[in-house]
Amino acid sequence: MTSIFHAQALLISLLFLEVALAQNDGIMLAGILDMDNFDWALRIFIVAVDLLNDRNNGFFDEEMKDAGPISYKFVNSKCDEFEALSGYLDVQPFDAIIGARCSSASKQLAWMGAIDNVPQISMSSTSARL
Ligand SMILES: [Ca+2]
Repeated sequence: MTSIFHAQALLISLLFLEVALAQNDGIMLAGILDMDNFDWALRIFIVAVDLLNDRNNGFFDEEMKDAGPISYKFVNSKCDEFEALSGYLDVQPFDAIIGARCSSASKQLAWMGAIDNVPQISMSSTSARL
């Protein structure tokens, strides 16, 4: 679990840094995740964001020194493309997407994110179509 945590924290960090380059007044992340079959996703997400928001813990402190705080909203995509799409619409507005876990849901988010020019990182989707 430690390596998964680090991977997700790194993904969130990289996404945040990409978005933070454009705006330093903070960002809103949409965590659109499968919380039915990945029930610890919320805890990992929150710990990763807390590590980034704390500017004195040695975790991306230098990179984040001029960045605004990260805030977030969650929605359960249930590994389902329709739930992911509905969740996307429910949690707007946001600056970036973390999710989904499953490729079918991630594809729907990718389509919507492309229309709205919102970056997306999925921690485990593997479809070549993404
Ligand atoms: Ca930190």
